Amino acid sequence: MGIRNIWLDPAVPVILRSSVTSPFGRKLRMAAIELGLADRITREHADTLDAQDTLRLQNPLGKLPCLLIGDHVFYDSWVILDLFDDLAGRDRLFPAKGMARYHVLTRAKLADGITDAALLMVYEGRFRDSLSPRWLDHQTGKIHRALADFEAQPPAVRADIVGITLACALGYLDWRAPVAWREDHPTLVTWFEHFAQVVPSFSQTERTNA
Ligand SMILES: N[C@@H](CCC(=O)N[C@@H](CS)C(=O)NCC(=O)O)C(=O)O
Repeated sequence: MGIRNIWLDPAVPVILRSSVTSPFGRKLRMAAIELGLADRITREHADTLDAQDTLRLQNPLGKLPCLLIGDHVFYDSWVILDLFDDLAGRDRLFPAKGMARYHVLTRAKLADGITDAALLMVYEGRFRDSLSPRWLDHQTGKIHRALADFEAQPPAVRADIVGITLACALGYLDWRAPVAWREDHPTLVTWFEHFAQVVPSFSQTERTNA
């Protein structure tokens, strides 16, 4: 049976394993709302540090988000975003084909790289007894260069893959504060505020609202 038929079968549970705080999980929660898929999905908390959590059986990497559609297991967030776009009929989150698809995906990956680097900085504090300033500088450089790029070329204010990914990255920077970003990026601050106004799924997936 094709994935669309399975999705449409109400007897098949669809479960998103994610915390409410995960910026990668938030991308999926936002995308699901924007694409009209959210009612079909039940979020089930997962704890990446809990060795007994079934997450490690579902995804041997022990990472979230992870999507369960009946017996089918999908990770990581990029695979699931592609699946969502397919279920929504394509061309919703990103162009289905052509050069535009790869340009859009590259911008979105740049935004996601901010979150990747920020998360590594947070993990450095969480998992190591003594922090490596060199490693933290290395990650900070990635974040600053990516922010400078978006400051010079902000994306359209819309809930496509670039907007969603960038908003989740900036939201994560605001929350965890691995770097101070607002003062030096006024265009991005304006972009972020505008995005939050016109894309309600952003505030709907705020960890305090979820
Ligand atoms: N590239 C992955 C990254 C997922 C990721 O790193 N998730 C974090 C939570 S926000 C995680 O599971 N960390 C636990 C670990 O790395 O063991 C994706 O986009 O899904």
